[in-house]
Amino acid sequence: MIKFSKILSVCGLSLSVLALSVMAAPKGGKPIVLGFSQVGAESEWRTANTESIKSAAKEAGITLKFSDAMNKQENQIKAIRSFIAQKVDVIAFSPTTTTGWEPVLQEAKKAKIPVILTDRGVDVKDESLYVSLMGSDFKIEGVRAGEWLVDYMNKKGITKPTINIVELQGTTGSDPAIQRKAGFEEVLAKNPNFKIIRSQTGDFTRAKGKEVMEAFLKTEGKNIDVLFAHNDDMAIGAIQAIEEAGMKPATDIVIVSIDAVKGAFEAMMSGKLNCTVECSPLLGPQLMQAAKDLMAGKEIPRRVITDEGVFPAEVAAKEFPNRKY
Ligand code: GYE
Repeated sequence: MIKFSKILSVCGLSLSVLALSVMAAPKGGKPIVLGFSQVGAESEWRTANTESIKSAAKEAGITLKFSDAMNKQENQIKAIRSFIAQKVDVIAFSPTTTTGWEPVLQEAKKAKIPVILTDRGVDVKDESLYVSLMGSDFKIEGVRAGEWLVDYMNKKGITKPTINIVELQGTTGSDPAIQRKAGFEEVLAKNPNFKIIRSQTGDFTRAKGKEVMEAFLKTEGKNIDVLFAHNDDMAIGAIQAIEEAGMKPATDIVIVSIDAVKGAFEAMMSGKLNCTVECSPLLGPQLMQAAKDLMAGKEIPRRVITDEGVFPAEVAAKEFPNRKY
């Protein structure tokens, strides 16, 4: 796991930088070649992220070798190995899960190809295996979801002895699933009447979110007060399950999720979702800039944290026209 404690973060920008003297700029003014291994196409967030990376590469004049791992770590490892064999200038990837990356990252290091992590972090002992991580602070997102929830229930005057929460987790072992859960639970620890009664992965997809919510509803039914979904897609799938069970989403069950994609704003505007916590997928331009800086022999920040907000349903209609993903 990335040790946030080790990172000096000022205004969302880390000052801890790595010297990159080994990395040379491509010779003869040829375009920079960037190999990018994407997680898959599991969510609206991911689609926007892919689009951001592809369009930013075009704009920056960077040759992008894009590979979709279909949510499988083994495919990402294969893609990274193929980028190494092709001698790309820079490798970037959004890791499916946090563990299991040392061998392939060692190979990249040996080949003197710098690796940039976008979106998700990895759990490696040797931090020299990648030069930078750019993306959100997922733990803070979990905290924001929890704080919004506690505040909302208090304002509504809902003071049951126990508020029963069901949780739809993201992909098991992925950085956002681990951190969002931890952040959310940190808030619950200070508010012991809020209790997670069921928690299962919905793999960040609508279909799985719906399926798991159906199972929750079968066993817990009207006991469920709140749904916390690690992303909007799973919340949207769950909303369908709630409606099919004859209940009213956002009224009978309070729903908070993460990402703030357009689909979530539409759900809020039709009164079916209570709040979404922002997580920006628009990482393309900063990734291309980092690739250029590396090739120019410049130092790049070790950690760049995206600036993000919280959108409750009451601001959805006003904010919707400003949304870019
Ligand atoms: O929240 C989810 C996607 O890693 C931040 O992955 C990303 C997450 C995002 O599938 O929708």
